[in-house]
Amino acid sequence: MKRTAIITVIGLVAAVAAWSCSSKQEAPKELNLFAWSEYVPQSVIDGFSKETGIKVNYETYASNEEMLAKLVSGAQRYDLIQPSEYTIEALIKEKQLKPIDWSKVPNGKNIAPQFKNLPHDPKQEYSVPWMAGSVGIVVNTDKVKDDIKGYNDVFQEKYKGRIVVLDDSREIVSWALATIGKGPNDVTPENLAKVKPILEKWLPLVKVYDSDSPKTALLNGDVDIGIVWSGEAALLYNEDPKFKYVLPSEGAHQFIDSLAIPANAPNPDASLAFMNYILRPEVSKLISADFPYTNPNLEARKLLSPEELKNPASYPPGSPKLDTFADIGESSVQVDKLVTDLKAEG
Ligand code: N2P
Repeated sequence: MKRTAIITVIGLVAAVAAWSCSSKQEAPKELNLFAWSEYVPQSVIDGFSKETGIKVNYETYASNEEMLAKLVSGAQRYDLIQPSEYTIEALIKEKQLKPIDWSKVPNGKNIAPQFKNLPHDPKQEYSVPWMAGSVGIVVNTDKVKDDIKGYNDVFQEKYKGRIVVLDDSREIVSWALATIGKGPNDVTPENLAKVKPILEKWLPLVKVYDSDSPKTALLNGDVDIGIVWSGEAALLYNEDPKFKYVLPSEGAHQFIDSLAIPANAPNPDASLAFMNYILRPEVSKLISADFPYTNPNLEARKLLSPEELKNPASYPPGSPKLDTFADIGESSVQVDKLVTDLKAEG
């Protein structure tokens, strides 16, 4: 080939590459979503893809800590993650999140005021609330006749091998802290030493650890009592009202899970488009239908049926006092070690 011809070919290749690159920037065709399992309905993903032409890759996790580990490993870059309040707080501190351009998320107006500007994101710069909820006790009242009020009622010798709990060290430790009158954020070496003997008694009673679908063991009759996410309890109640939800008398955790954009997201425009999409009332209603947690979208709530709003796990009656988790920094390593070591002891 002549020199000029070679140069022309190179020029053409470069032009095509530049064109495909810039067109990719204008219209992202992919969204890498890293979210909790059993939390994002397929119908919502399909509806979004159909409307925008953006393909959604949905990878799941079962705890904030699992998500963080993958995020910081950098093995994969994500466009959207779905952390709980305390993890949002940590990620903001570490400058790991991209601020939201709210001009591209006009449906942000639908978020209920009580779910905005909370301590983990005081100026609502980084997160879009997905669902809120609590962690509480589910009792199969056909099998358990005692009046179960708190954690100490669950962890009794007579229920050995009949208990399911979330596989989540931060949650488990917060339950033990509550029984000694401490809040979930009072994580000090002294308090961890105090809860250790409690957990030594509790954990051998547990039959199943499951954060993905703790309802399954209850539905199957493998266990009779559990400590689970409220949305799991709501699904059990819908299945059969014999499954009663109890907010532990010693204190319970309210979580607020939100969508957020990692600082190094490859397709942040797709992230914003997805945020705006799920904030539509009729889309948010679909999320509630499949995963009946507490919907933080004021306009979507208006579309929910009286039955949905009466589910005592999704919308606990009265105004129970619930604690939110705060970022506890390096202490989270101690929390995880405590539970992991005790589980290994069996
Ligand atoms: C959904 C899990 C709920 C997440 N499967 C609780 N933070």
